[in-house]
Amino acid sequence: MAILDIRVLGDPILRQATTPVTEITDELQRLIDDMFQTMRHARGIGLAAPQVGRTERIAVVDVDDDPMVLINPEIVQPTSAKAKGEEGCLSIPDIYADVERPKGVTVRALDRHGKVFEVEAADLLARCLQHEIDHLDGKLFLDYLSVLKRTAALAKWRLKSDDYPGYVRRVSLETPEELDEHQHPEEEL
Ligand code: GNR
Ligand code: NI
Repeated sequence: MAILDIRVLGDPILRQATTPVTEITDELQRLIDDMFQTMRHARGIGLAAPQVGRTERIAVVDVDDDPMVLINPEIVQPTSAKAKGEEGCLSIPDIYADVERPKGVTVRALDRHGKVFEVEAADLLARCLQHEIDHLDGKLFLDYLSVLKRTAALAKWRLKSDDYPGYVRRVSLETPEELDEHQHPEEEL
C-alpha cells in the first residue's frame, strides 16, 4: 500500500469530470486500498480519485467507522430539507466554510466487487457523500460560497498555496502535528 500525494486547489485535475469505471481491475483495487490509506493518514473522512491525480469515478468515505467504496456513484434522491454545516477539503488545507446542502441523500453506486448498492444517508455522511460526488464532477465546496466569502477564502488560500509547489501536498511527509493543524478550523469565513 502507499500513501499518495494529494493534489491541491489550482491543479486542473480537480476541475475535470471523471470517467465512469467499466471494469474493476486489480490495479483499481490497489488504487482503492491506497486511497483509504491516504485518507486515513491525512485524517480525512472522504477522498475522491481526482484528489490523488486519477480520473476514474471512484471515491472512498469513512464516517463513524463505516468505510465505504463508491464506484460510479450518483445521487438518486436528495431530501428537500437543507442543512448548513462546516466543510473542509484535503485539497484546500486550512480553509473551512459553512455550506448549505440537502440534509439527506440516497446514493447509488457499485461496491469494490462491482455490486450495486444504495445508501440512504443524513447529516455528516450525506454531506460527505455529496462533497465526494462533487469532486467526481469537478466541483469544490468553494463553488457554493457567496462571492464575498469565496473571495476571502481564495485570498487566504493564496498565502497558503506557496506551501504546495506544483499543486502537490505530500501528506506522507507531514508530521502528526502538521496533520492535526489541518483539523482545527480557525475563524469562520
Ligand atoms: O475530511 C473531510 N472532511 C469533511 C468535512 C465536511 C464535509 C466534507 C468533508 S470531506 C473532507 C475530505 C475531503 O476533502 N474529501 O474530498
Ligand atoms: Ni474534498
